[in-house]
Amino acid sequence: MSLPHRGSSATPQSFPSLAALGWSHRWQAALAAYGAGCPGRVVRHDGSAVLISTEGGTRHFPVRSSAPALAVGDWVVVDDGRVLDLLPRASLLRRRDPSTGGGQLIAANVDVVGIVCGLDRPVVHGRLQRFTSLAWDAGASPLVILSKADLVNSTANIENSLLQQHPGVDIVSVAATTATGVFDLLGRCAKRTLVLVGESGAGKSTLLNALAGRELGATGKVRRSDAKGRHTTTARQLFALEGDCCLIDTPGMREVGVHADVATVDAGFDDIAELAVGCRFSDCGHANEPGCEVLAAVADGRLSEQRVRAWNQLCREAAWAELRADPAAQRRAGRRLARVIKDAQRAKRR
Ligand SMILES: Nc1nc2c(ncn2[C@@H]2O[C@H](COP(=O)(O)OP(=O)(O)O)[C@@H](O)[C@H]2O)c(=O)[nH]1
Ligand SMILES: [Mg+2]
Ligand SMILES: [Zn+2]
Repeated sequence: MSLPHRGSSATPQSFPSLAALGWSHRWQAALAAYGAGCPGRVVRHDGSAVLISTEGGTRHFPVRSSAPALAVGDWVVVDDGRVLDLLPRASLLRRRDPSTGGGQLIAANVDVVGIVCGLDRPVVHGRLQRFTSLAWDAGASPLVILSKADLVNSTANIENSLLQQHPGVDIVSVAATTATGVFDLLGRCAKRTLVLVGESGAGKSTLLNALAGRELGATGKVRRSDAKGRHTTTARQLFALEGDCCLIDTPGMREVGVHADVATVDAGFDDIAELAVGCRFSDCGHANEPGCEVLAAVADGRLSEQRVRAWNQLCREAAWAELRADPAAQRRAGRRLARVIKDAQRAKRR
């Protein structure tokens, strides 16, 4: 059954199959707990209505304040034009709403959070760190995407400089205009859901179009004077790309509040604290120190590597909080990176 949807600026795609939407055994197993209805994925959310794709087609459902809040990427059970149930989420990306201070849902069931930074402007460390924390907190992996790489002569220095500030973070450089890095990125996203975040004008929708090989998302010109983008993407929307990759485009986000409370998260790592008592060094960083009990626990399967990564992230977040408390140090780091990017842009123009 496919009902006509209400007028909307973006034409929803017709989806060939549930697999193309990210359906897997995991969701099939979750669905078994529900009797009636068929599965669907929320592919668009514009505040007042959600668009849900099922095997039968794509249609609008009103947002009811009484029902649980839905996010793009959610798997739901629908029947007779009603959302009956929400399948338990594998991950949930949210931010602190700058206007209300409450939590705002950005996307659900995402594997990777692509943090898009345009190389036509300085990379803001604080924002990058907050997005990275949000990604880990969501239960997803952050991936820094340096876009507009065609505007600089080489991205190696910029990547190195970023790695010093954000050790261990995954970085890819792409240029949508020349398709550089686009296939590499597409390969990383096969059978996964990737949400693109970052400020307006960073190049998210252009990248979506490059990955899709056609115009799916509306893009906007950046004002030359201040490299500020206009908000051309107005809703969060999921697109099914080749290789069963689902990509969620979002409107620009300048302010990102970390939703998690560091102390609360910290309290959730008592298993690591307990193991750390057995480490040879009292200040062990559980990275590559000899006699590390935490690493031993990972090696023999008592502890998941992902947990250590999350813990590690928390420590970095604390370090970042210290950096934030020291505005001079932050300005120095920002100026260093800005200089590296400027040099690369200048070298390109020569
Ligand atoms: N030179 C260059 N410009 C780009 C690239 N990607 C995006 N842009 C430009 O950046 C501007 C903003 O892009 P858009 O995709 O709308 O940004 P969004 O707000 O993050 O979705 C547009 O003028 C694009 O043409 C790129 O790879 N190279
Ligand atoms: Mg956009
Ligand atoms: Zn250790």
